[in-house]
Amino acid sequence: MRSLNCDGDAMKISRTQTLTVELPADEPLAGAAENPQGKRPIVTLKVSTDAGIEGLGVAYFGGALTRTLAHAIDELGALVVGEDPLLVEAVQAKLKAAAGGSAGPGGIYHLALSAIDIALWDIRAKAAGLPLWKLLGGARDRVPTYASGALMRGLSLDRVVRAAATLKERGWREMKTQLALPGETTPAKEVERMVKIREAIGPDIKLMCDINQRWRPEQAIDIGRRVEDAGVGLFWLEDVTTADDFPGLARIADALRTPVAGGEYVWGIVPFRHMMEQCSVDIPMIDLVRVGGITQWLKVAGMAEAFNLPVVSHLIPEVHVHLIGAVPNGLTVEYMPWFNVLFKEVPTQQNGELVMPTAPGLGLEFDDKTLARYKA
Ligand code: SMN
Ligand code: MG
Repeated sequence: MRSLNCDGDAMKISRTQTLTVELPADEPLAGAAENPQGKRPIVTLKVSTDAGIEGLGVAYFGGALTRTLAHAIDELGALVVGEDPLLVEAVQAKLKAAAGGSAGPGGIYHLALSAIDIALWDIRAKAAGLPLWKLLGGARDRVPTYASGALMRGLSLDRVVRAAATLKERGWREMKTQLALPGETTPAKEVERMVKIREAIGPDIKLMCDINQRWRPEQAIDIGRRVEDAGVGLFWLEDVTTADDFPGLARIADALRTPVAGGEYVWGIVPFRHMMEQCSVDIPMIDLVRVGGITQWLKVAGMAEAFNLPVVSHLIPEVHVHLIGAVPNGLTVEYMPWFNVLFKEVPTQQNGELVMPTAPGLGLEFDDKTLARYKA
């Protein structure tokens, strides 16, 4: 690794810089935006070093507290100036201690920490002259991916069915929709929607369905079984009930033939231990920013491997392509195109797969035109 600066000393972080943008809530995959007037706030981070290597990170889920999140990154950033960016665990330990020792996991502090951690891994892989997935030991040159965000529960039945057909025409081999429909709904309406989507895409496309914690366990078992009996053939059913109801999830997973996925809503690595010990999910889903960045994401993937489970990612495919592509149990990358306009170039779907990036680090560069246009 070229971990030395020009004086032959260990590399040092020299500066961190945040910029907050509000991106439009569009939906480019099938042109099926649910809320075209909506905005998606995101904090971008650049970490510079005295070796001239720069890393980038992102933070989101701040909602109305997005400016507070940016401020938290600036404050934690000031604490990492002078530190060696390759020592990711030392940096995490320093930030944890500085934030009160027992702060997190959970909330603004943890999201800010994750943004910094992502940037440090970008620097680490650039220092090694390798794309991150290669530094991590990955050996695939392509990874499966699925279309997400285009088949949301707020769309009419007609629109969701047309959007599913559009995704198939555009080459997607895997796609995710949602149930727990808004307003007056019945199990029969829920099942009808899944049957119509399946009819529109045929039997060979992998179809997933996200409940976003909106069902009680008995509802999940009832509707889940009805969807099975209707022959829909789901690849997975996601977040079927409250994310930390580990025994409830286990009951559902046991009652259904359909694999149950979950994990995007929990913070840090410890809840995954409870989830896996109690057989609550068949497919752990790891959210990069809630888990604590790349450093902690990799630990959960290893834990899942020991439990003979695959893992899937949540959001930000531009980073997750490296992680799912590197770990032996990485199943598929969620292609949620929320932030892709932020970057000059992003990995794109080809025949249902993402081609692994070849540039060093994350292989990403912020697009200054986008940053200027959507600056909050
Ligand atoms: C989801 C949850 C929260 C924000 C965006 C998307 C969704 C998913 O559950 O699985 O992508
Ligand atoms: Mg989800």
